Amino acid sequence: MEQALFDQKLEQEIRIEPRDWMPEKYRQTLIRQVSQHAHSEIVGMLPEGNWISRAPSLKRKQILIAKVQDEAGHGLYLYSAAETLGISRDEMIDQLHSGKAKYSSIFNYPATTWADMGAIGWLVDGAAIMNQVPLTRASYGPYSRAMIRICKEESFHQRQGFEILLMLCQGSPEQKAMAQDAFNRWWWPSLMMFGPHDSDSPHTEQSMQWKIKRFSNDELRQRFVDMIAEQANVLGLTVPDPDLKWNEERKHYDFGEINWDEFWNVVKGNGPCNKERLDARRKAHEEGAWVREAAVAYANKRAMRQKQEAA
Ligand code: FAQ
Repeated sequence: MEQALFDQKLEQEIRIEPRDWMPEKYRQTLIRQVSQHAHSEIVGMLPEGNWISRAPSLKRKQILIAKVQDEAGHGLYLYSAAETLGISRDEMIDQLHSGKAKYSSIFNYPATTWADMGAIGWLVDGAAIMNQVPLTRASYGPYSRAMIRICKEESFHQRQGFEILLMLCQGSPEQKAMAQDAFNRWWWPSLMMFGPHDSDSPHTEQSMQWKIKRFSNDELRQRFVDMIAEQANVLGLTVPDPDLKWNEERKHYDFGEINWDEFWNVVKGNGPCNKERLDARRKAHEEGAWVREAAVAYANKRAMRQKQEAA
């Protein structure tokens, strides 16, 4: 009976809400995906946060600070959405800090030059939008609604990244070379953000049946390649893939094989910055303990005062 109602809602595109009955595996899948997504936003603040003090002008600094703050906000909406599924914020944070929960592989690469701020906005936010716009139609209400606002902000992020690269590409030969170098380093890891091939993705089929995912990993990756190949022409940059070629029959770009050993190695914790990223998060959490304690003390004091006033 309950299952039939759930199936009917999916069929009719009616969102599933926190108090509705849902299969336990659906709940667990969403907790996994939404919390990992939240962790990605929070860990994702680190590569760009590293450049705030070194941005080349006051204007660039303001824009970058605003972007990194947006990412913090995205993390918070997503943690709240995950909490509606019956997991606490503390449990999620513990899972991140103990290495049990994943976060996107992309944030385990270093951001070594200013052009990386452009490449992250253009490619990483570009991949994020490609993957997240369909999630605004995910079957779970709180997740889909969080994604609407997040996607609006991500599209500003992508444009600011593209604009950084456009300025560099119109600048000196050294600046253009710096933009190409950043593109070379971020291209393949960006393609990995979409996850393993559909044939190697254990969750896709079920998640698509549940209408959490609307497109498969390979479908979204292909759309991303098609978009970036055209935008790279506008910038005058070369996609670092000798196999990239327009396929007239498929009406898509063909592209080379991803290094899946590298992908799984990074996912398993052995990427260039995994340890540094987790250490930074744990340290921030420990150093923020007094803020959490003060907030709890204040909430208790207020509750006590309200009780006294009511008596
Ligand atoms: N990195 O069966 P599938 C952002 C794991 S936000 C690490 O295909 P699924 C904003 C996967 O979890 C970026 N692990 O899994 C920003 C699973 O492991 P598990 C994050 C990965 O869930 C921009 C296993 O492999 N976006 O960038 C990755 O159906 C700039 C098998 O994979 C989201 O989280 C990976 N790349 O599909 C912030 C979007 N790929 O959990 C700052 C929401 C796969 O069984 C600066 N998430 N794995 O242990 C999704 O759409 C999906 O979860 C996928 C993976 C597509 C990521």
